[in-house]
Amino acid sequence: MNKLVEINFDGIVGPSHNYAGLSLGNIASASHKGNASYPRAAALQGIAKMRGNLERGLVQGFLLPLPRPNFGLLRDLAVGDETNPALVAAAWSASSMWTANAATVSPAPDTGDGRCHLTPANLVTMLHRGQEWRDTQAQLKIAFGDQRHFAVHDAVPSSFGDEGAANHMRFCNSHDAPGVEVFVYGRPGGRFPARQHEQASRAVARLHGLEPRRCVFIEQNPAAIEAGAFHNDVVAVANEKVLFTHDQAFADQIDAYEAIRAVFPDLHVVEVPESQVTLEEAIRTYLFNAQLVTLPTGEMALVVPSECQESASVWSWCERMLASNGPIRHVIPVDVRQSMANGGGPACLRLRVVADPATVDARFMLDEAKAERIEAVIAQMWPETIQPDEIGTEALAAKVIEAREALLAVLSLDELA
Ligand code: SUG
Repeated sequence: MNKLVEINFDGIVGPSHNYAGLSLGNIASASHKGNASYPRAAALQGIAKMRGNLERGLVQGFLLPLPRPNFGLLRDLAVGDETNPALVAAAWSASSMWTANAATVSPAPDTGDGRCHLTPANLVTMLHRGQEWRDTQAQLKIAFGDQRHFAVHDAVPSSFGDEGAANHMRFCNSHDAPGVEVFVYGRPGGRFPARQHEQASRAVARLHGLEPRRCVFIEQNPAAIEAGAFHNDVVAVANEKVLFTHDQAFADQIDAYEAIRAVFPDLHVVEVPESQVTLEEAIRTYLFNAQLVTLPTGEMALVVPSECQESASVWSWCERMLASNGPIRHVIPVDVRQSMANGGGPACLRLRVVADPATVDARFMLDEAKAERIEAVIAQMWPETIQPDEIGTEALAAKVIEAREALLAVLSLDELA
């Protein structure tokens, strides 16, 4: 029997995690440029987050770090000793940890052929991210290799930037029921790049065989992009009937709600007004880059970065929200500071897939025993710290390659080497 549930696939933070300031328009990435990084702590923070969700009774999977340094990219760019360090750093980036950008996922109840469709995001706007999709696709094809249940596409053509699930929301009465899929795109021309192109979103909807009348396309607020919301999931998140959003997230907020409500009348909007939490503070604390999840009890919980608890305006808003009789009943802070310093909160670190866990390659599914095995490899093999001048060195390359291979061996995933 098919039992469709939401599975969160978190990206394990790779051993080359570093702060190179590569993402224009991502304020955290720019402001931590050149800092020392702590890959071991970063990866352990990620595992602790997954463990917390397992303990809450949620179903958890993971995706593996991609091979770094990417010697193919260094070759293609003819990188030499005198080359701009940003190009070198791109080939070393651990950015695939943010699996919300790995793909867009349309669960089986939404698609024409009744399979779950996944399209890897081309991520073309940023060099360091544009190198990800073929390797990501290779993993998706293993994890979701059962073609009776899954279809894994190629990325959409690179003329149209696609950032995957970070700019996609799904509304439904329960995860296993047919949903309405909402695609949020940016209009180019502002100070910062609009990474999600409308035509990429439309292509993904067609590739997945979604019913056009159950798709909604919404423009991001250019002012939100300008303020640092380089992905829509920095200012809004959805789960089942609930849209949790800042009131400045969309180009026309009222139109956006009406467009969703026209196809999904049960929509429940939990809106945070600028007067209570400014866009700037929302982006600084990543209040909306939260995992909005349905617990086994049926109650919803919001898993937020611990930065939210330290912000007077954000935390008092959360407390008021909990005291009211809204649909979100719990707010759970988690420490993902190493990822946050590059602009990635709890929601960036996970890709949601609605599927029967029994149809997924079990090597990508997490349980407590496996979490312990992964932690042991990280504790032993991941560099404790990386100084900016180590990026590009042979000594660090050897260490990073060896660490990833040790993880693949423990998970019996050597075919990804
Ligand atoms: O693409 N940061 C990532 C953060 C992605 C967050 N994802 C979501 N919002 N879903 C990015 O900008 C920084 C890398 C550096 O600067 O070294 C980086 O790639």
